[in-house]
Amino acid sequence: MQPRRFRERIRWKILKAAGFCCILVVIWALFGKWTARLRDDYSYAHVDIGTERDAVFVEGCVDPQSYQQQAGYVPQNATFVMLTRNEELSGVLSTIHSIERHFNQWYQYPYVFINDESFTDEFVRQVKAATRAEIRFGVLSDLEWEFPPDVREKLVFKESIENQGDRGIMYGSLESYHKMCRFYSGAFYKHPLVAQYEWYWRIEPDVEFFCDLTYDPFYEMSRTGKKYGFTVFLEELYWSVPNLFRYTRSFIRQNHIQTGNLWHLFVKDYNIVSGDSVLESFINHEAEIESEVVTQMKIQALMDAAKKDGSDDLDSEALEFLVDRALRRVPIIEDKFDNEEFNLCHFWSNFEIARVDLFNSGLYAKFFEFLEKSGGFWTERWGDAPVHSLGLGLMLDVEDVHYFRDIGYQHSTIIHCPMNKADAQLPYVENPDYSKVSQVNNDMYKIFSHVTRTKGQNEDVGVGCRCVCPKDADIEDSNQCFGKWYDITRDDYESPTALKLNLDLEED
Ligand SMILES: Nc1nc2c(ncn2[C@@H]2O[C@H](COP(=O)(O)OP(=O)(O)OP(=O)(O)O)[C@@H](O)[C@H]2O)c(=O)[nH]1
Ligand SMILES: *[C@@H]1O[C@H](CO)[C@@H](O)[C@H](O)[C@H]1NC(C)=O
Ligand SMILES: [Mg+2]
Repeated sequence: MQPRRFRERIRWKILKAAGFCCILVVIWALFGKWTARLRDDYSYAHVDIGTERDAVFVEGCVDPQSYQQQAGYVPQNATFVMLTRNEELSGVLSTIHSIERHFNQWYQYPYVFINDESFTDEFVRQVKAATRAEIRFGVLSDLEWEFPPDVREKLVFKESIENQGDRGIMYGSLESYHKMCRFYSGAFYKHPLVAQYEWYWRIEPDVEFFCDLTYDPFYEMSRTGKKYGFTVFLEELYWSVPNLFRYTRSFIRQNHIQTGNLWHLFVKDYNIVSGDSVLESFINHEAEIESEVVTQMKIQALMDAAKKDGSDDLDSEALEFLVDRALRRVPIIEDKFDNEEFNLCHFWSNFEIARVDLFNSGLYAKFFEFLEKSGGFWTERWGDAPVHSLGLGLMLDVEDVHYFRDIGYQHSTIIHCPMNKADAQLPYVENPDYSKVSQVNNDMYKIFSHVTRTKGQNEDVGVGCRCVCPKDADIEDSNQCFGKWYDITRDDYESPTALKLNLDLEED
């Protein structure tokens, strides 16, 4: 072999490889064009995010009376639903006051309250005094609330729940919390008081609404064919759901489920490249394509060159590459199943506006039964939020889901509060019948240090009606999940497909 010629040819091959990589770089730069813009700071609150796939139903305010008189408007077969305890009465009242003041004084949707014990007379009396809307109270039987007897009898049941406390898993040591999550995951939609409705709006004690909702969200969902609506989308704590995704993937495989495109919202996809089995196993992230492809091409080029020169021995550089590759292990990603991992993003289910039959039918119910058999509702602390989200991911397309960006909302320390639509505000006009109860309500109404967020110079990306927002940061601005929602609802979004690699160097 003539060493000079060999080296020259190698240089040329490597140059070609580098050129090929440049093309790759361009391809995924284009892929990522939109996302890159925002990926660094996850700051969306000042960005117009509405698209054909999903946008706020009504930006700014409407007059509720004329809205209800529009042709085609029909009140929907819908209810609020809250599972709660007698001790939480003051938080319950505060939620009712907020929702009555900001929405239900104009629409009069009924409430369903559910408890695992009887509601006290005091609870019933005070709740009834807080609204003119119809209220129903339901008490759960042991069958509806408790874990099945054969589970409860197991020694490992109590042990497992206590152990979660020892390991510091949030709420992990509270048996009641596990029951609550299980109830919302697999039972609330079967409860007769809920099943008699087509739509529900889930609420909780101590939530706060910041904007007026002057249109009917149930009607708009129905009119546009939406099935599930949310206000907060964020990451779950890993240690509360370590095996949830493993079971979900098994369920998909066993039942040959073709997921909708919403599925991509909840997974990290490791199907990055195809066409080369070695590279498929080494590349798990887009950022790894370049260096892996270059290495692969160098090795290939050296092998080819050595072969062409009719020599059996490779030069030392070639050997180095090969030895390096041979010594490396395929990277292990512990939670990768079928090339996917749960990205922990989920709709925060303490607020949901959705169709009851989404859960109360076929696939989701089967999914819940499967999860129930796995024991994860007590061996781990699976929340109803990630369970709902993955279940929805099995069934729905992105277009079926609605982000109620215009609903300002707070639960615990997490806040979403939109800017007001500048040129679509109307004065607040109280429903005269509501004024009778509102006096009581206003007395108890929590006073915040209210600040209205101002919009930028030339933009009106506001969507809210009479929002009065607290100072704290918006959840839209501080989590990666929201970026995924932003991506997936873009009109030009396409489901991810692996980049087809063609590493054939023989054509010269
Ligand atoms: N009847 C009844 N209701 C419960 C029980 N545990 C929770 N709930 C209700 O279920 C809902 C969710 O429970 P929370 O304790 O607020 O759970 P969370 O929202 O994840 O936790 P926080 O951030 O502390 O509010 C609330 O409406 C509670 O009132 C229970 O043991 N019995
Ligand atoms: C409301 O929806 C439920 C569930 O689909 C149905 O059984 C019930 O008949 C409906 N009620 C009305 C008044 O339409
Ligand atoms: Mg709560």
